[in-house]
Amino acid sequence: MADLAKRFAGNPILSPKDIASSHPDLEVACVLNPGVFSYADKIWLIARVAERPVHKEGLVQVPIIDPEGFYATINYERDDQKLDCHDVRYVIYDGMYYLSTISHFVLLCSDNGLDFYEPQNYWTRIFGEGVYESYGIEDCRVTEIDGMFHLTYTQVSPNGVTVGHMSTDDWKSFNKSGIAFLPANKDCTIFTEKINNKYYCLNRPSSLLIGGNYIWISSSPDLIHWGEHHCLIKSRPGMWDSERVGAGAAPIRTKSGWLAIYHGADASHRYCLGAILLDIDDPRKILARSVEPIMEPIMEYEQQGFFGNVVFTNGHLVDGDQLIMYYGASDSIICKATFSIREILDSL
Ligand code: MAN
Repeated sequence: MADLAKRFAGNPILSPKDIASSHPDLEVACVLNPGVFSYADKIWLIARVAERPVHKEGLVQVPIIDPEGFYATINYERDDQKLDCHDVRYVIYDGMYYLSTISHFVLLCSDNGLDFYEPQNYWTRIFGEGVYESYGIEDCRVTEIDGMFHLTYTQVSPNGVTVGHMSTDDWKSFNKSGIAFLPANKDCTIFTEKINNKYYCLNRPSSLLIGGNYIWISSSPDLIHWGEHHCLIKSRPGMWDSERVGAGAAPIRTKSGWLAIYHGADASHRYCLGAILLDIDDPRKILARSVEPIMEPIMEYEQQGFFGNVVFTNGHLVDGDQLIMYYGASDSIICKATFSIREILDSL
């Protein structure tokens, strides 16, 4: 078996019951897919909290943020023939897609990397704002460059799925620089340092009918304007990553090259993790790629939950040879696993 993850025996680290809901009419359905960073001698998560309207008899309610910034719902009769709820993640009405949950971020910190709490005196909850985040914000990646933390995350609205960028150096106030990538794009992660005087990021546009859900690499002089886009890796027919691929947290600098962890899903929406190795001086060059996944949803808590058969990561820390990964399991809970970087490299 190819699975190289050493899972924490006490998984999960966090579940919905550990997080207070943000509104009396909402309940926490999932806590998942955290960005991870170290700051002020602690380990921090910026976790996604997915909330859904508290059940009301006979109704299907779509949660949104209204133009004034308040929580609101779009309501449908449960027996309406135009309603389609076959995928738990969506509400489809008359062919229009909505999300069944609305996500925001909670900031949590920990002394030991296992017990997390909402700290005082920090901006602990971050909500979607404005017309491009009215269906919420998701799956934040955090990259620290010269003491500044750059957050790249998914923005969802009727306008499409876009990549938002904000930055902070104190986790008390944020500078929002707006949309970094046009729709449809998500899974954006910034490299930890400039390469030949340019910033780089991985991102995942979706191109339907012709093309697909592939990882692209882009560069920037200032972390605001992105260009020199290049298609880096594609999904592979017949394999575990046949339908979509998307980058995890910031690529890791190793002696062999940039090691990037990515997720891949097949037609049955089974999400596994794999790795690619990119040239250290030119990350547009691929040196190696996992044939088999390095992690698969094999535990019961990875197979059953809000949306089962999912291991998904957008947050890790590196300590010598150890990759300390926090990941979303079955889109429901946050778990922890470690890997040997050497073992991942050897597997490529
Ligand atoms: C999406 C991602 C994640 C989620 C997976 C699995 O592609 O953006 O938010 O974990 O699907 O549902």
